[in-house]
Amino acid sequence: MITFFSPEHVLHAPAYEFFRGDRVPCFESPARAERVLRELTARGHEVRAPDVDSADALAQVHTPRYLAFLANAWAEWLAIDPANAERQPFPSVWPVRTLRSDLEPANFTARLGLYSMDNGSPLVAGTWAAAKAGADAAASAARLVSSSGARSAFCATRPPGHHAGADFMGGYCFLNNAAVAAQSLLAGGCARVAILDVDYHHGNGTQSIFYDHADVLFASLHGDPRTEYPFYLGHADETGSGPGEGSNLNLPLPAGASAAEWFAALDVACDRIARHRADALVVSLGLDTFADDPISTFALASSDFSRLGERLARPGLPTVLILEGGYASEALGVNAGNVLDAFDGA
Ligand code: OKP
Ligand code: ZN
Repeated sequence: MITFFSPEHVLHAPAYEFFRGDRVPCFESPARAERVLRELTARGHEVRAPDVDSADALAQVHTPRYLAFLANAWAEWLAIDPANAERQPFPSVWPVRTLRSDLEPANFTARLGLYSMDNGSPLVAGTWAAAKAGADAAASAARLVSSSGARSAFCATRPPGHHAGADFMGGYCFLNNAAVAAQSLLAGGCARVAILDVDYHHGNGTQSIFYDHADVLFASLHGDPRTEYPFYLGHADETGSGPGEGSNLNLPLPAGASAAEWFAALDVACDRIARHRADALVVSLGLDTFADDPISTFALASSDFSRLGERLARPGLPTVLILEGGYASEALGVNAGNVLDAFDGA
């Protein structure tokens, strides 16, 4: 299948994030996408630059004030002090319960908190350009499968997107690429879309964006939020709201779950997707379910990613696969390649 890859991803290369109060190198690094690109190229996959502007889809997925903040954030950060060019901004205050989030404070750090769910999403000069290029890749893949008759397309995107909500960043994510793909598929004539999120972490952003939509099913298997990030969403009793009631399926698994447990949950998710009668499938393809992932606890082997690819092809739907997490950089290319080659071969 064709892979969309934007070289601009390297513009998002933060120096550090926080871990237990210390600054540590970012797990979410440019090397991730480069490994995937190198392996897919070696396996003979065609790689294309994004050729669709995601602006229209982004305006459906995110709020105007959040998009404006993200696009201008670095310029505002520099305007405070030119020496900020060498510093990463982090939020330090958030509008939690009882505080107002309807008003935008003038203060930059206060707005950064307003538009963040955590302090784990370092923002740098090229973050907007990299994230926008990733969203363009998602829109490009959606157009390819909805209008050219292609069976599938992959986006080797970073930063990832599934924690980003309508008006917030979080968990290394800024723009919700999977939501952009789903929205683009709807705009391209699909009446019903299913999103399957197989990242280790629950895709809280994607769930929240489509929570009251009947036409978009969100199904996710992930580490139980009682112990795993993002902690505050992803429980089994979250089934959708209003017209979307019944169109959200969470399958939390205990930390340390085996590959057998994981594939049993995948079957449940796939059964639900079949009942949704979707016209297209979007897969939030996190590869941090790999046994050697440094921040996750599931146990998939590289060969299990072939099994995943074969399983994802079974619904027979036009499919957009989008890279989310996966931090064991050395194996990332092989694991991504195994999913795509098994999908193609099924
Ligand atoms: C993003 B994605 C580890 C910090 C972990 C949150 C994890 C974000 C995962 N020191 N920060 O879903 O792979
Ligand atoms: Zn993840």
